[in-house]
Amino acid sequence: MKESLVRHRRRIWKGGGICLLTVALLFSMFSACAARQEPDKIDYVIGVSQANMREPWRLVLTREIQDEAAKYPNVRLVFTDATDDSAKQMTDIQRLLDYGIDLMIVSPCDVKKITPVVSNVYNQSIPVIVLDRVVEGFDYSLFIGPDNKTIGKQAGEAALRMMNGKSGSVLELCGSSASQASIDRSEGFSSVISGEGDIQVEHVAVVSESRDSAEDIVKAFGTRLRGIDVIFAHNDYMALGAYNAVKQLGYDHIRIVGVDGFTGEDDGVNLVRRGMIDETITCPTGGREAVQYALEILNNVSGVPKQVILRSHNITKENADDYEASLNQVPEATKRAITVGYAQVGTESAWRLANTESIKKAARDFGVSLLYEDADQDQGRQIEAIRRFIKMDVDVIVISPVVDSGWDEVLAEARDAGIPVLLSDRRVTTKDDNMYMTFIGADFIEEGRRAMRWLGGTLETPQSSLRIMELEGTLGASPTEDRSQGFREVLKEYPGCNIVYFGCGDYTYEGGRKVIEEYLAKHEWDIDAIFSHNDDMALGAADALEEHGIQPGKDVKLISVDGARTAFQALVDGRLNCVVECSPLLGPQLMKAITDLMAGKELPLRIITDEKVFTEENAKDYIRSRKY
Ligand code: GYE
Repeated sequence: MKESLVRHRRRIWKGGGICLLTVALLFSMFSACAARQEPDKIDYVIGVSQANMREPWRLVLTREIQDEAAKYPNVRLVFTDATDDSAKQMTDIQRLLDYGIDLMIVSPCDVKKITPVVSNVYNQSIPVIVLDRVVEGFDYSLFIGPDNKTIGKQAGEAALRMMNGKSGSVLELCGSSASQASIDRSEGFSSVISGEGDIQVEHVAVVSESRDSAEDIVKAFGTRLRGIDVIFAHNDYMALGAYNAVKQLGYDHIRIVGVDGFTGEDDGVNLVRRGMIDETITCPTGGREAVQYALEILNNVSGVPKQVILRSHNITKENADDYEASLNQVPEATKRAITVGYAQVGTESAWRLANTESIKKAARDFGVSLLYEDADQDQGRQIEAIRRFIKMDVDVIVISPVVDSGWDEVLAEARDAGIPVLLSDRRVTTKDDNMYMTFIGADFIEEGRRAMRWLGGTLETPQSSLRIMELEGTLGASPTEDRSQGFREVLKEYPGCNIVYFGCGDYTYEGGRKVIEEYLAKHEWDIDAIFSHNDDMALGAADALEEHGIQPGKDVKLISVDGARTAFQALVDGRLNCVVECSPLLGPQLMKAITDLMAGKELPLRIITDEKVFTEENAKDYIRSRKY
């Protein structure tokens, strides 16, 4: 890719008169920015296709991209404004391509409509970073965006605090009903509110999402506002409109929560500081991160994730100053060696061995001193290891949790000791996402979906019938739960397909064998497809089937997750039909996150790795380049 980028660059900047003319034209047609440069010093041209340059959130996004890019004199930005019109955005993107951009950042107006255009750019080997709303499929380099459900939950927690967790009434000022962000915020909000006390929520959609409409709507409530305790507005501008209305009508008892948390004069953080609203939940734009990752992609840095989900904060009067100061803090690399305590799951699979190796190697490469403990798939042992790390006062603790629940106590102990915790590979379920700094790993739900999508694609018709066996990993582990969930989600689209049997193989080769043996002890073989949550269980199942004269890959379709070299060999040999990749090579991203954290940088909420799907047909092309 590097070569093609270099070619692009030459074409634009070193290509003589016509190209320079084009460039001049380009900059007069688009609003361009970046530090003033001699043209021949420009290495990269980044095209930014904005959905609109009208909404305040998008203006902040644009400014962040400009400010960050200005730090890199060799980068030139070219902006286009789609004015919320997908047809215009498609032409904008084509024009950016015609001008030979090296990378595109796109914030789509309408994800469905923009998906094919983004695919087209990506398939021309031009990296694409998608912001804010993710396009469908996987034809993009990186997605960066907020988690709107979490934002809704954080607002719900704020509202509960304001009502002391008891009964009360909330007026929710939502955005347009077509906005996915607003739907997600509402869902997150109700998931928190509905579980507690007796709280009534009235939803109103403010189609324009503007301050003035919100003010009019709230005013129209008139005396009904007397019974309202909290207003949750899906952005700070509507929150300000609500404040204006409430103030005019004299209902000072009403507490207000907004979303966005920008720091301009009339933005959320200042509204909180001035006491006009009570709390705002920050919704980061990802502009700064987009430019940072763009440079990593352009410089061929390895380990760039597929998705970066940004963290949101609850801002109150108490923490507003600290929050603003943290935004301006310049990260400084620590000079002393960092000590990390790593609590690994065990040695159950090829995936795990590769994962451990990747982490140990990356620690050496980054000069991090690593204390490594393996819990042999036992949560109790893992908790003991974490307690030892706390006693040793390590700088950072990393956990790859065996199961996802039961961590609150030990996470609180780490927090009280002032030791940050990162989650690697597997998730935990906690009430409070602030108990850990980030999660680095795969999207297991998507892996499950991919497995069933592949299987669905092999059917003659979507109505065809199929008896499926599921080989489950460790019960209660996040990959097990999520892979099952994703698989079942897509399974619903195929009424003739049913999971008729499932058994737990604990992610081991023996476990996979055991499930097959147990089934065959009681049944004649009557299964059409097996979905195995990992390669080791699939290979164990394949051997057991062969011993009973059943040919895996032929008599029964076999799909697994991970993509270890042994599984690739099985694909090539036709004993396995499909492998959904789950990369264990998390070491470099993890060590980068740790060094960033120690330098004072905020980490995203989630960092999701890039993965593919492999089949019998394409396995041969990849087997040599597999790294695990
Ligand atoms: O798929 C399996 C391993 O947590 C993603 O654990 C990991 C899973 C992986 O043992 O092979």
